[in-house]
Amino acid sequence: MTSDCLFCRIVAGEIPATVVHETDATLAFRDIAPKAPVHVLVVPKAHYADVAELAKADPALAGQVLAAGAAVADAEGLTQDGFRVIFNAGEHGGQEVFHVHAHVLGGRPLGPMVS
Ligand code: IU
Repeated sequence: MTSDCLFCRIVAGEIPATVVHETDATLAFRDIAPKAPVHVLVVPKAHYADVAELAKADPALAGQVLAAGAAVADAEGLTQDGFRVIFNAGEHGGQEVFHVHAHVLGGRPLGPMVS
């Protein structure tokens, strides 16, 4: 937990969020500015800045984040038509919040990946 991290504060319950899935190690909540009918963020409760740092430090936890994302997609009814899971990383990846999070997006055709 870092007190200046927005997603650590959501995990700690200090900032409200619409939680849709929780495990011992992960939390999933709706994005505040959804880019698709379903847009959920999945975070590890432990603080890692980005997906590279997480995967290097704790690959099992990275797998738990992915498994939680798949569970969210299933619970949100996205499995049949498909969905997208994205990790933005660093400046060129467009990352804005530096607590690693998977975006789970779906509910409409998402088109090709952006450049
Ligand atoms: P990014 O991968 O770091 O660019 O994504 C950050 C996301 O966090 C982005 O989609 C925001 O809409 C979202 N978000 C949020 O859900 N709640 C917040 O209070 C803030 C950002 I600030």
